[in-house]
Amino acid sequence: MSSEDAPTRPLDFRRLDPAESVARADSFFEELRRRRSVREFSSDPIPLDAVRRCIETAAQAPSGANKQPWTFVLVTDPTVKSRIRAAAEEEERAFYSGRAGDRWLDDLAPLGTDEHKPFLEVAPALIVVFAQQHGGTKTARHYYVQESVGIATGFLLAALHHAGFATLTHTPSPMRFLGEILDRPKHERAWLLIPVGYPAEGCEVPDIDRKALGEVLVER
Ligand code: IYR
Repeated sequence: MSSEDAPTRPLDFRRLDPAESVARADSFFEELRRRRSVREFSSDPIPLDAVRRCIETAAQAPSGANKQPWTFVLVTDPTVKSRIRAAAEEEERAFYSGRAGDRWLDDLAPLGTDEHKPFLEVAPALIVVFAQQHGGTKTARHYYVQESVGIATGFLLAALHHAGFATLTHTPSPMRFLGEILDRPKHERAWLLIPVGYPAEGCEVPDIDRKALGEVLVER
């Protein structure tokens, strides 16, 4: 099919006054700069309809050839959360007791992380993001899977923060156990595990900062 044959529809776009763009960019920055990875969660329940809406927001992301190569598994069953915690801690024990290597462990020291992952049981919800390597058959190809899933996950983290939830981007490694516990097909690879909830009372986070604009922006 040539591009002339591809169906189109009118773009839904509202052009803003420049001053309004500046104000909106500022307020979004102020909101997102307060997002932090949280490792101490409250077990208080969260409105799951809001979480489902955030997942729907993530699924609005652009993707290679619009293949939308992602699956989000929302886990709230305490038994499943316990199985995930047990399997993750087994991997993490191996990681922290040698597999990581000294340099990686030195880099993690400011975060204060270790092999204990109570948040996997305490947080009221876990979202496991899966990346679909193909469409389920050998002929159904997916493109730019890493990039696509990364963009969708960025949307998801921003949406969850905006909706008032704390999140953690957790990467037990390797993550194969998630596909097994959650009964996902072979072509779906576990990509990220995101505990979602409210922070515990008195929650503290690492005393670390983001780079200043001048360190990350180059203009020509
Ligand atoms: N997956 C481990 C280790 C870890 C690795 C990185 I890179 C981090 O930014 C944080 C932790 C864990 O979750 O503890």
